[in-house]
Amino acid sequence: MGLTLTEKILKAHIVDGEFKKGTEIGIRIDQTLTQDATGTMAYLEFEAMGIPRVKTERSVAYIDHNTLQNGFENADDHRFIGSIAKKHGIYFSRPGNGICHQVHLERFGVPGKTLIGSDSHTPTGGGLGMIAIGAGGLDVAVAMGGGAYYITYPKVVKVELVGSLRPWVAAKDVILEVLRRLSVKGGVGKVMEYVGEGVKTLSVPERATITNMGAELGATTSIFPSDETTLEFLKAQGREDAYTPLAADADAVYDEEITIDLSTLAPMAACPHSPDNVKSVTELGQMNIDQVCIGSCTNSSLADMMKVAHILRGKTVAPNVSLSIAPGSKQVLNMLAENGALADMIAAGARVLESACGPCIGMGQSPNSGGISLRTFNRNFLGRSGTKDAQVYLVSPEVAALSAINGYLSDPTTLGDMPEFKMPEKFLINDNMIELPADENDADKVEILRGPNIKPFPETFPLEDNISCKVSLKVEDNITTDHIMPAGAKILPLRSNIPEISKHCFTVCDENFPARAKELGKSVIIGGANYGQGSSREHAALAPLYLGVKAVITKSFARIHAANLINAGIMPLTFVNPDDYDKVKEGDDICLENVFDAVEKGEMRMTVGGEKIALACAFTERQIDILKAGGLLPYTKQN
Ligand code: MIC
Ligand code: SF4
Repeated sequence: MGLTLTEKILKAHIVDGEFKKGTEIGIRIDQTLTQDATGTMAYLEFEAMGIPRVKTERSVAYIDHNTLQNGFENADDHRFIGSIAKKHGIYFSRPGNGICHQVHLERFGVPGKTLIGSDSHTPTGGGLGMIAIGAGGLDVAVAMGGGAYYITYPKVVKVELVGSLRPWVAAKDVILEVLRRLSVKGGVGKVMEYVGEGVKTLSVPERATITNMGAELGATTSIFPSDETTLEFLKAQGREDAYTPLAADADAVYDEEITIDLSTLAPMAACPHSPDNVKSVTELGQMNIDQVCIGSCTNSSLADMMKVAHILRGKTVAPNVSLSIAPGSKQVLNMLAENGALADMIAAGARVLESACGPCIGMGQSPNSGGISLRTFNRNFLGRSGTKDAQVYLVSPEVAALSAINGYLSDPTTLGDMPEFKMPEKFLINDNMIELPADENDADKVEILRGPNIKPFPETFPLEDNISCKVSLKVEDNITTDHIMPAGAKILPLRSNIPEISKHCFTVCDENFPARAKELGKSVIIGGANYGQGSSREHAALAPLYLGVKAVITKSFARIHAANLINAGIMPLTFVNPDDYDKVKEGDDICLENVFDAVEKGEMRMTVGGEKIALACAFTERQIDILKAGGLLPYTKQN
């Protein structure tokens, strides 16, 4: 029986567990990446493990998220990360060099390798044929130290692409179509593997747009084969040595299959406030807009920007619209400057931003009150833009650029013939903003530079056998990490300071939660389905840890967040009967007895108001040991 590409790469990297669907496996990690919003914590954790030098083939620390320096905090974090990277053998991509996923694709990604990153959009690397997975900072720290990374052996979904895209229909529309069909829960426990004739028609950056936003399906990751197109891209990046052809066997067996005829797709938009709330642009009609933002790790490649520049050339941004553009990397921005496309953008009235995440994570460019914002990004969760009542629609760069000119949502297929946007034979290669680590023998001489906002990892607590406490909060379905631990320009600078950032935990849902939880000392949270979807930020587990949360009890969890809770020593538990969710409310006294026994058996009972409710806790032995140790950090130190 043949193997899928996913299985081939996993098989070549498995170091623990059995090659059996649904069981936990440990894989060797070849590469890691971090960004600055999760990086400070990840490096503090790595430091606490006491390992002098990273054991991966390549580890890279990027500065791309916290780039508005509205005080000393972010700049201090950048300096800390730069110094710790230098000491421990990590490449350092300086602020200004670009968004981690875009730069990693350009300069470091290698087909067939494994990559984990402390950012949920790490699957961007799947566009190059990597198994690239988003993880919590602690998991990345462990992998940097040479430890295995644990995942549930995933199901593999065959996504067969047939035909080719019509002019002005984009890779973004492909992934929006997948999201429309499968929803934000549709990929949980699965790898989306793209195959078929249609694959050849997509460039590496287009493939990367699709694997990037596969994160919004909740998928473990997404992957494309490594083929002639991959070779062309790597050659143009001066990295043809990194090429290996890779594909699934012809007789590979998949767990599920879907087919997408590329030629039938039309420009689409994900409507507020979820990436799977997808409608076609024609269906939405000529809606007036206030803002357009182009960029992010989903859509800021050179080809994306060239299409935008083409549409803007000789035009002016509509008076009712503010257009901002953040090219994904220094390479892209520099090339746009050299070929004149940047001048077209500037002339049209675009507000050109530095190569960074920027508005995608609420680092500036928040829309006006009630504003309608079209963004080429991957997430439109409530409040993420920084304006709580804004309406954010996720679209392709083509839709975004044309709409910015017209002042209303517009369908670019009306533009008629599309010029060919060919990938250059050679990209502009200048790695002068990537600092190499110090030589191993000189590592001692490197001083680690810490600012006053950088506080140590919070105190951890080993699992208790009996937990009696109150429910401090009850929330509904599809709670995102942006609800649990909001980001944005005001809160992100606190990422290195858990006591301070905890004051913002869940404030999107309930302003009084942090104070209430702190006062209770010990509590549990009740949630609905797909709890913790979105970002990989472990702060969404570390803040609850700091506030005394012992367990989160839900209908179901998103993958990375469930792992982050265990890593923080907090039990993720699920209702055996989802209707029992209705039997618990905020303020209730609950009791979890004989927890040690229960975790071994995989079933627990929760007593609420005299009634016993069955909870599932299908933890592996490794996870039980982590919980008993009080989290992954003390567990790793012990082992
Ligand atoms: C995001 O897109 O939500 C982020 C900001 O990149 C996060 C990481 C973070 O919260 O620091 C992610 O996707 O993991
Ligand atoms: Fe940055 Fe946005 Fe990509 Fe997250 S999704 S890495 S914030 S550009």
